[in-house]
Amino acid sequence: MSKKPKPTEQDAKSQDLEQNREYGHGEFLTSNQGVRVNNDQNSEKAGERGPSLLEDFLLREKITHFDHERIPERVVHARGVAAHGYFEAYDNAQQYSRAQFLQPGVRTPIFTRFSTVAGSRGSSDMARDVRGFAVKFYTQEGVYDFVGNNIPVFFIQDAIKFPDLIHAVKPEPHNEIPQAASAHNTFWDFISTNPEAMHMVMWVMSDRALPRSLRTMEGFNIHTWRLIDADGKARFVKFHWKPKLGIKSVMWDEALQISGKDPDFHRRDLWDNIEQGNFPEWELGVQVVEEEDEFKFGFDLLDATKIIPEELVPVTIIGRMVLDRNPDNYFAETEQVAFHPGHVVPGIDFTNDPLLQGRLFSYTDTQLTRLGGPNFHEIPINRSVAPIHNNQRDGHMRQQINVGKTSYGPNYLNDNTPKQAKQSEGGFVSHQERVEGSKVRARSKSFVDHYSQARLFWNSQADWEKAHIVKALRFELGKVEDEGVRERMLVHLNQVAQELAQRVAKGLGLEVPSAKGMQLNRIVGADEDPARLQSKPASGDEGKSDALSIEFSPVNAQKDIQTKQVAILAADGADAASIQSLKKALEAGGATAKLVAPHLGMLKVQGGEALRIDFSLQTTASVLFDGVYVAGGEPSVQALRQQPDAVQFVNEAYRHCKPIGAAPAGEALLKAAAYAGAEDLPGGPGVSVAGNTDQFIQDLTTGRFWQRELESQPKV
Ligand code: HDE
Repeated sequence: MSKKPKPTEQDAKSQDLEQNREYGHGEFLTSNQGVRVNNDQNSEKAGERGPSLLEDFLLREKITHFDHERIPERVVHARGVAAHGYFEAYDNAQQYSRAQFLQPGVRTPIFTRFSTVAGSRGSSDMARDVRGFAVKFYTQEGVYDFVGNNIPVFFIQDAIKFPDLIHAVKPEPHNEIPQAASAHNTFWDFISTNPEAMHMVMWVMSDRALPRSLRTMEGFNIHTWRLIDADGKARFVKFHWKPKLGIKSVMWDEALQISGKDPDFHRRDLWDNIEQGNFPEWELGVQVVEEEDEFKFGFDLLDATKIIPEELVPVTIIGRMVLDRNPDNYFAETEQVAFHPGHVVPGIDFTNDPLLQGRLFSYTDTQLTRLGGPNFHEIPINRSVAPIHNNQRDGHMRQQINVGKTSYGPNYLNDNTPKQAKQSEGGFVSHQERVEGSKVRARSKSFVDHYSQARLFWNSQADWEKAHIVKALRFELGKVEDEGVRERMLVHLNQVAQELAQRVAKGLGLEVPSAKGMQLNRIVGADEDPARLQSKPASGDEGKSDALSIEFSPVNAQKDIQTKQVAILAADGADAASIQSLKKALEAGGATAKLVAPHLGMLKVQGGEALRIDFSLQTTASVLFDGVYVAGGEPSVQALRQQPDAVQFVNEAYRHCKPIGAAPAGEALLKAAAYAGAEDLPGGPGVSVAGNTDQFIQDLTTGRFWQRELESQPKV
């Protein structure tokens, strides 16, 4: 909508962006020079059928601009979606940090971009992948960027390996296949030669890599950071975003189908929910470790392949983030936003994590190519709301007009300004950390345990989660062409858990090979025996952590049907009452019901006025919904039974362990959808019949019925 919106309450960043918003509604068409255009449909020619003229400045300007519309996509995290919102600090963060945005009750405008990592800008939202979770805080002290992921650890420990990791996972260079997928030779070759990736691999093979919605995933800043309090005292910290809606994911089979039915599934979900006023919310949590406790864990806090189990250091919630406004323009905002973990404000500081240290270089460097020069901080979405005054000058596309003749400091001519700020005036003073050592190109011995936390992750999963990990590995390694790579992976998995390796091996038709002579760890070199690369468990480590499991995570403790989507299947002749009472009940709980029928337009119903149909069976599928309900009315159910798409709709909802409900007559469609393994349809857990809508809503609250998968399908 190009119409100027009514003035609404706008935060500091929105007001700042207003200077750059352009509303074309009701205006004359002009050239970029402001000249009104009289005819934009025809180029200027020598005679009606003659050649176009070089002097046609309108043609030239329009085409030239078009020719240069594209900029390089991000080398990683190319596909993304973003939204505006705010962060609000609770009253307990100030004890850890002096940062202005963490003081009690302070509300700070933010812009959050979510992304996949490996795929190109046009790839599917539903790839098995890590999700980026980047938040730009427009604080009164300058921009603070939280540049995290939805998985709390990373594949590698040292930044120098990042180009190798990304080259391995991206499409293979000779034929640029496959797109947005890790299921190929080079990725697993890299993993099988880099055991430090094993912990992260467990997360990526779990359903964490297949979020149901961007609104239902956690966020982590991975590295250990430092918070500095008002007295200058530093503490180590790990950051967490905890989603209010809980952690929810989809099954791999659903993800594959969604990629075809709606490759923009996550984008659309975020956009639609914000438009509907269902503002997604996360709480910010911190795990705080006193500096004197740095070495009390069995792992190194500087190692980005490790978490601090929440049982060892609980997460303290210190604030919340709400996303409440969609961007006005995808390119101007979501594409041009530039994050950088090095954008910190007083009260937050770095650690010596070698992965973080390399990132501190990479993010400005990459924008120089992607956004074309050093002035990208002036692009409206990147611009600080805190004023900028310094002696940096010029460069491509400079917007600021610096007045005066001094562009250096110290100076006499301009009263030695812009002047340095004392710490008490808000000046950033780096945390003073004592460092000594020889210059070495080496990895600390405290980084060599690559399997313990991978095993912690595996041991913490519910049975269905373990089954999904096994299936994922069978799929991914099944796509690997080289048997040697598969075998090497089995040896690594065997170090994580023998049961895991055995189950994956079965699917691959292989035996788990012996580790002997396999040169598993090309980094540690001579030290090839994986058994030697283990550390002692930290004290208090119980070998299990609920927070690592989707099933057991405390984040999922609260269950409701908020923002869930239900498909009501109906055909002409459906019973109006069964549809409307369910719709009402769902909406009362904050869920949405969509009417799905064999055709679009209006649905003829018994006992009421025709109803508007939301989707035809051809334009949607059960994979796009959280639950399915079959409306009552004999003629409707008979018509649906004749439709293979309707039968498949129910069949797949069953297979994907979703709640299914049916009005009395609707049971016939459930029977038609039964297949080998689903003989208990229309019965079994999560299947409510006879129009028991209360039970259906209860089932929707539960979410999924994984025992269906475990019991009705061959054990993996
Ligand atoms: Fe990034 N990463 N990264 N990364 N990263 C980029 O910067 C890089 C890493 C993350 O929505 C790039 O502007 C290196 C970890 C997110 O715009 C680039 C290393 C984590 C985003 C880059 C890492 C991240 C990026 C590409 C290893 C989680 C998207 C485009 C040392 C804590 C931000 C860009 C957005 C983007 C480099 C590892 C998160 C090339 C060298 C670990 C969410 O600079």
